[in-house]
Amino acid sequence: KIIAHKRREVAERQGLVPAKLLERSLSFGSQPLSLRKYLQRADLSGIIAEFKRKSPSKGIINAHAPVERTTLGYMQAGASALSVLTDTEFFGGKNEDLTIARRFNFCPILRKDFVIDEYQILEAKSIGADAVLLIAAVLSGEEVLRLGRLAKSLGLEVLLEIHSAGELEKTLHPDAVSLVGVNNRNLHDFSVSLDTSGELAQRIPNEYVKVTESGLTTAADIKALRAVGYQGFLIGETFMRHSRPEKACAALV
Ligand code: IGP
Repeated sequence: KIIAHKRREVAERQGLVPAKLLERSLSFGSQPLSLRKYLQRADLSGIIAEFKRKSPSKGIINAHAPVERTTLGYMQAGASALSVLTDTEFFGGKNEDLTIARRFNFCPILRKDFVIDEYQILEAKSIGADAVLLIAAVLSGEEVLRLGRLAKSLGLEVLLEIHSAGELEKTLHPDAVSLVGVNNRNLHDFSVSLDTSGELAQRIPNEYVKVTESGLTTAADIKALRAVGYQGFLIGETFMRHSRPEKACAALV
Protein backbone atom coordinates (compact mmCIF):
# COMPACT_ATOMS: atom_id res chain seq x y z
CA LYS A 1 0.00 0.00 0.00
CA ILE A 2 2.81 2.41 0.92
CA ILE A 3 4.70 1.64 -2.31
CA ALA A 4 1.61 2.12 -4.49
CA HIS A 5 1.08 5.47 -2.80
CA LYS A 6 4.73 6.42 -3.44
CA ARG A 7 4.38 5.73 -7.16
CA ARG A 8 1.48 8.19 -7.35
CA GLU A 9 3.32 10.74 -5.19
CA VAL A 10 6.43 10.67 -7.40
CA ALA A 11 4.33 11.13 -10.57
CA GLU A 12 2.53 14.11 -9.03
CA ARG A 13 5.69 15.80 -7.78
CA GLN A 14 7.45 15.29 -11.07
CA GLY A 15 4.58 17.14 -12.73
CA LEU A 16 5.19 20.08 -10.40
CA VAL A 17 9.00 20.12 -10.37
CA PRO A 18 10.47 18.13 -13.28
CA ALA A 19 13.54 16.01 -12.59
CA LYS A 20 15.62 18.09 -15.03
CA LEU A 21 14.88 21.26 -13.12
CA LEU A 22 15.71 19.61 -9.81
CA GLU A 23 18.90 18.19 -11.25
CA ARG A 24 20.14 21.59 -12.38
CA SER A 25 19.50 23.10 -8.97
CA LEU A 26 21.69 20.47 -7.33
CA SER A 27 24.87 21.97 -8.70
CA PHE A 28 24.35 24.71 -6.09
CA GLY A 29 24.26 22.15 -3.28
CA SER A 30 26.57 22.21 -0.29
CA GLN A 31 29.07 19.54 0.73
CA PRO A 32 27.30 16.59 2.38
CA LEU A 33 28.41 15.15 5.73
CA SER A 34 29.39 11.48 5.91
CA LEU A 35 27.04 9.38 8.05
CA ARG A 36 29.64 6.61 7.88
CA LYS A 37 32.37 8.78 9.32
CA TYR A 38 30.18 10.25 12.04
CA LEU A 39 29.13 6.78 13.19
CA GLN A 40 32.75 5.66 13.28
CA ARG A 41 33.79 8.51 15.55
CA ALA A 42 34.67 7.22 19.01
CA ASP A 43 33.79 10.55 20.66
CA LEU A 44 30.12 10.30 19.65
CA SER A 45 27.32 7.98 20.79
CA GLY A 46 26.50 6.28 17.48
CA ILE A 47 22.85 7.15 18.02
CA ILE A 48 20.85 8.20 14.96
CA ALA A 49 17.96 10.04 16.57
CA GLU A 50 14.75 9.95 14.59
CA PHE A 51 12.01 12.53 14.22
CA LYS A 52 8.79 10.55 13.70
CA ARG A 53 5.28 11.82 14.46
CA LYS A 54 3.32 8.65 13.74
CA SER A 55 3.65 5.24 12.14
CA PRO A 56 1.40 2.52 10.71
CA SER A 57 2.28 0.21 13.60
CA LYS A 58 1.93 2.69 16.50
CA GLY A 59 -0.48 5.39 15.28
CA ILE A 60 0.20 8.87 16.69
CA ILE A 61 3.45 8.88 18.67
CA ASN A 62 3.96 12.61 19.15
CA ALA A 63 1.88 15.22 17.37
CA HIS A 64 3.28 18.31 19.09
CA ALA A 65 7.08 18.25 19.45
CA PRO A 66 8.50 20.91 17.13
CA VAL A 67 11.12 19.77 14.65
CA GLU A 68 13.48 22.70 15.42
CA ARG A 69 13.85 22.19 19.14
CA THR A 70 13.71 18.41 18.95
CA THR A 71 16.41 17.89 16.32
CA LEU A 72 18.69 20.57 17.71
CA GLY A 73 18.17 19.05 21.16
CA TYR A 74 19.02 15.59 19.81
CA MET A 75 22.30 16.86 18.44
CA GLN A 76 23.19 18.77 21.61
CA ALA A 77 22.39 15.66 23.63
CA GLY A 78 25.11 13.81 21.72
CA ALA A 79 23.33 12.02 18.90
CA SER A 80 25.75 11.30 16.04
CA ALA A 81 23.17 11.89 13.33
CA LEU A 82 19.49 12.55 12.65
CA SER A 83 16.84 10.61 10.79
CA VAL A 84 13.84 12.57 9.56
CA LEU A 85 10.70 10.90 8.19
CA THR A 86 9.48 12.77 5.11
CA ASP A 87 6.51 10.55 4.24
CA THR A 88 3.27 12.39 4.99
CA GLU A 89 0.53 9.84 4.45
CA PHE A 90 1.79 7.08 6.74
CA PHE A 91 4.33 8.78 9.04
CA GLY A 92 3.05 12.36 9.30
CA GLY A 93 6.33 13.87 8.11
CA LYS A 94 7.17 16.27 5.30
CA ASN A 95 10.13 17.42 3.25
CA GLU A 96 10.04 20.71 5.11
CA ASP A 97 10.81 18.90 8.39
CA LEU A 98 14.13 17.85 6.94
CA THR A 99 14.85 21.27 5.50
CA ILE A 100 14.18 22.82 8.89
CA ALA A 101 16.38 20.24 10.64
CA ARG A 102 19.10 21.03 8.11
CA ARG A 103 18.96 24.72 8.93
CA PHE A 104 19.50 24.11 12.65
CA ASN A 105 21.87 21.15 12.66
CA PHE A 106 25.45 20.40 11.72
CA CYS A 107 25.41 16.61 11.68
CA PRO A 108 24.51 14.07 8.98
CA ILE A 109 20.79 13.78 8.23
CA LEU A 110 19.20 10.62 6.87
CA ARG A 111 16.12 11.07 4.74
CA LYS A 112 13.72 8.39 5.88
CA ASP A 113 11.21 7.54 3.16
CA PHE A 114 10.29 4.75 0.78
CA VAL A 115 12.56 5.33 -2.20
CA ILE A 116 11.47 3.59 -5.40
CA ASP A 117 12.43 6.14 -8.05
CA GLU A 118 15.45 8.25 -9.08
CA TYR A 119 13.37 11.34 -8.61
CA GLN A 120 13.27 10.81 -4.85
CA ILE A 121 17.07 10.72 -4.73
CA LEU A 122 17.29 14.09 -6.48
CA GLU A 123 14.64 15.35 -4.10
CA ALA A 124 16.56 14.06 -1.05
CA LYS A 125 19.62 15.99 -2.18
CA SER A 126 17.63 19.13 -2.91
CA ILE A 127 16.02 19.23 0.55
CA GLY A 128 19.37 18.93 2.33
CA ALA A 129 19.82 15.24 3.17
CA ASP A 130 23.26 13.63 3.52
CA ALA A 131 22.10 10.02 3.27
CA VAL A 132 19.12 8.04 1.97
CA LEU A 133 17.52 4.78 3.02
CA LEU A 134 16.99 2.01 0.46
CA ILE A 135 14.75 -0.79 1.68
CA ALA A 136 15.75 -4.21 0.30
CA ALA A 137 12.27 -5.62 0.96
CA VAL A 138 10.75 -3.42 -1.75
CA LEU A 139 13.60 -3.22 -4.30
CA SER A 140 15.39 -5.63 -6.63
CA GLY A 141 19.18 -5.93 -6.68
CA GLU A 142 19.32 -3.91 -9.91
CA GLU A 143 17.13 -1.17 -8.46
CA VAL A 144 19.38 -0.85 -5.40
CA LEU A 145 22.39 -0.60 -7.71
CA ARG A 146 20.79 2.01 -9.97
CA LEU A 147 19.38 4.17 -7.15
CA GLY A 148 22.51 3.75 -5.05
CA ARG A 149 24.84 4.81 -7.85
CA LEU A 150 22.79 7.92 -8.48
CA ALA A 151 22.87 8.75 -4.78
CA LYS A 152 26.62 8.28 -4.70
CA SER A 153 27.12 10.50 -7.75
CA LEU A 154 25.38 13.28 -5.81
CA GLY A 155 27.52 12.70 -2.72
CA LEU A 156 24.72 11.01 -0.75
CA GLU A 157 25.47 7.85 1.22
CA VAL A 158 23.14 4.87 1.09
CA LEU A 159 21.92 2.98 4.13
CA LEU A 160 20.60 -0.36 2.87
CA GLU A 161 17.87 -1.74 5.13
CA ILE A 162 17.51 -5.50 5.44
CA HIS A 163 15.45 -7.94 7.49
CA SER A 164 17.09 -11.21 6.46
CA ALA A 165 20.20 -12.81 5.01
CA GLY A 166 18.28 -13.38 1.77
CA GLU A 167 17.59 -9.66 1.35
CA LEU A 168 21.25 -8.91 2.04
CA GLU A 169 22.47 -11.34 -0.63
CA LYS A 170 19.96 -10.05 -3.14
CA THR A 171 20.83 -6.35 -2.82
CA LEU A 172 24.26 -5.69 -1.27
CA HIS A 173 26.55 -4.01 -3.77
CA PRO A 174 29.73 -2.10 -2.88
CA ASP A 175 29.18 0.46 -5.68
CA ALA A 176 25.83 1.43 -4.23
CA VAL A 177 25.86 0.88 -0.49
CA SER A 178 27.94 2.41 2.34
CA LEU A 179 26.03 1.26 5.42
CA VAL A 180 23.79 -1.71 6.17
CA GLY A 181 20.88 -1.37 8.59
CA VAL A 182 19.17 -4.35 10.14
CA ASN A 183 15.54 -3.54 10.89
CA ASN A 184 14.40 -5.39 14.00
CA ARG A 185 10.77 -4.73 13.08
CA ASN A 186 9.11 -7.37 10.93
CA LEU A 187 7.34 -5.47 8.12
CA HIS A 188 4.53 -8.00 7.83
CA ASP A 189 3.34 -8.36 11.42
CA PHE A 190 5.23 -5.38 13.00
CA SER A 191 6.71 -7.60 15.71
CA VAL A 192 10.12 -6.48 17.02
CA SER A 193 13.04 -8.66 18.03
CA LEU A 194 16.59 -7.44 18.66
CA ASP A 195 17.71 -11.01 17.94
CA THR A 196 17.34 -10.15 14.25
CA SER A 197 20.30 -7.77 14.60
CA GLY A 198 22.17 -10.29 16.71
CA GLU A 199 21.77 -13.00 14.10
CA LEU A 200 22.63 -10.92 11.04
CA ALA A 201 25.65 -9.01 12.44
CA GLN A 202 28.18 -11.59 11.29
CA ARG A 203 26.66 -11.86 7.82
CA ILE A 204 27.37 -8.22 6.99
CA PRO A 205 30.92 -7.75 5.66
CA ASN A 206 33.01 -5.48 7.87
CA GLU A 207 33.66 -2.87 5.17
CA TYR A 208 30.09 -1.66 5.69
CA VAL A 209 29.17 0.33 8.75
CA LYS A 210 26.52 -1.68 10.59
CA VAL A 211 23.38 -0.03 11.92
CA THR A 212 20.69 -1.60 14.08
CA GLU A 213 17.20 -0.15 13.62
CA SER A 214 13.94 -0.18 15.63
CA GLY A 215 12.86 -1.34 19.04
CA LEU A 216 15.92 -0.10 20.95
CA THR A 217 14.92 1.19 24.37
CA THR A 218 17.83 1.00 26.83
CA ALA A 219 21.57 1.64 27.18
CA ALA A 220 21.92 -2.12 27.70
CA ASP A 221 20.41 -2.75 24.22
CA ILE A 222 23.00 -0.45 22.70
CA LYS A 223 25.84 -1.99 24.66
CA ALA A 224 24.90 -5.54 23.66
CA LEU A 225 24.58 -4.68 19.97
CA ARG A 226 27.78 -2.64 19.96
CA ALA A 227 29.55 -5.74 21.28
CA VAL A 228 28.50 -7.72 18.18
CA GLY A 229 29.69 -5.06 15.72
CA TYR A 230 27.07 -2.34 15.37
CA GLN A 231 28.24 1.28 15.22
CA GLY A 232 24.89 2.93 14.48
CA PHE A 233 21.74 2.79 16.63
CA LEU A 234 18.60 4.14 14.99
CA ILE A 235 16.07 5.18 17.64
CA GLY A 236 12.68 6.79 17.13
CA GLU A 237 9.82 5.85 19.39
CA THR A 238 11.80 5.63 22.64
CA PHE A 239 12.51 9.36 22.23
CA MET A 240 9.37 10.55 20.44
CA ARG A 241 7.00 9.05 23.04
CA HIS A 242 8.25 11.77 25.38
CA SER A 243 6.75 15.26 25.32
CA ARG A 244 10.40 16.42 25.14
CA PRO A 245 12.07 13.79 22.93
CA GLU A 246 15.47 15.48 23.17
CA LYS A 247 15.47 14.94 26.95
CA ALA A 248 14.85 11.23 26.51
CA CYS A 249 17.75 11.18 24.07
CA ALA A 250 20.03 12.95 26.55
CA ALA A 251 19.06 10.38 29.19
CA LEU A 252 20.20 7.51 26.95
CA VAL A 253 23.43 9.01 25.63
C1 IGP B 1 13.05 3.66 14.37
P1 IGP B 1 11.77 2.83 16.54
O1 IGP B 1 11.24 1.50 16.94
O2 IGP B 1 12.95 3.24 17.40
O3 IGP B 1 10.75 3.91 16.49
O4 IGP B 1 12.34 2.65 15.04
C2 IGP B 1 13.29 3.27 12.91
O5 IGP B 1 14.10 2.13 12.89
C3 IGP B 1 11.97 3.02 12.16
O6 IGP B 1 11.24 4.20 12.17
C4 IGP B 1 12.17 2.56 10.72
C5 IGP B 1 11.44 2.95 9.58
C6 IGP B 1 12.03 2.23 8.49
C7 IGP B 1 10.39 3.83 9.31
C8 IGP B 1 13.10 1.68 10.30
N1 IGP B 1 13.02 1.49 8.96
C9 IGP B 1 11.56 2.40 7.18
C10 IGP B 1 9.95 3.97 8.02
C11 IGP B 1 10.55 3.28 6.96
